[in-house]
Amino acid sequence: MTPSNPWFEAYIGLGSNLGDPIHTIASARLAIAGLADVEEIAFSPLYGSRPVGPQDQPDYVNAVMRIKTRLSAPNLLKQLQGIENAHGRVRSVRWGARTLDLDILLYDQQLINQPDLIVPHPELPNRAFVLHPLADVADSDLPIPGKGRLAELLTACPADGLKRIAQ
Ligand code: A4P
Ligand code: MG
Repeated sequence: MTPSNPWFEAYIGLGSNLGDPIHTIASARLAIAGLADVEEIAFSPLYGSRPVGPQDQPDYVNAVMRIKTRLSAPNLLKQLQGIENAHGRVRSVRWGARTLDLDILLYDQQLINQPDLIVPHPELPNRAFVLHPLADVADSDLPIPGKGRLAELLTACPADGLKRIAQ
């Protein structure tokens, strides 16, 4: 019998601004929670946000999901990309409109710097649409490896243009 991998906590950022974003985010949440070796711990409220990057695209719906997983970070990324593709994701313009974007924001307390996977997500400290939903599902003193504590990052990043979507 091979020993199973340990469970790690991870945080996933969800974003959508094409099609029916609220429905897409709900469907992605179910797909992530349904992955083998993944369990949902918490899911943030949904937020409406102004696009960061090209402005000629619709507003986004964003959320953050807290999970525990026995998948390695690269395997988790592969599974998330499969879910993006199943939701009609087409990769074209960087930071351009998309039906579904799934980013690994944090994986345990690991610093990962590989060509196709950087954790913590490099833009995390600059993005209100990530930090605020993250604060809904994490402790405010959560360390963000290499970047400080969540509460400090939140103070430095005002919630401009971020609107909680009533559900
Ligand atoms: N990659 C590296 N690190 C990671 C990670 N931690 N999680 C690589 C996920 N992927 C990671 O991503 C390009 C490559 O990044 C992947 O192949 C993966 O190996 P992508 O999703 O194909 O392309 P992208 O999303 O256009 O690029 P990028 O740089 O990931 O963009 P972001 O940072 O995801 O930003 N405005 C609002 N309001 N809300 C949003 O959600 N999202 C974006 C996309 C821009 N503006 C936005 C929003
Ligand atoms: Mg992405």
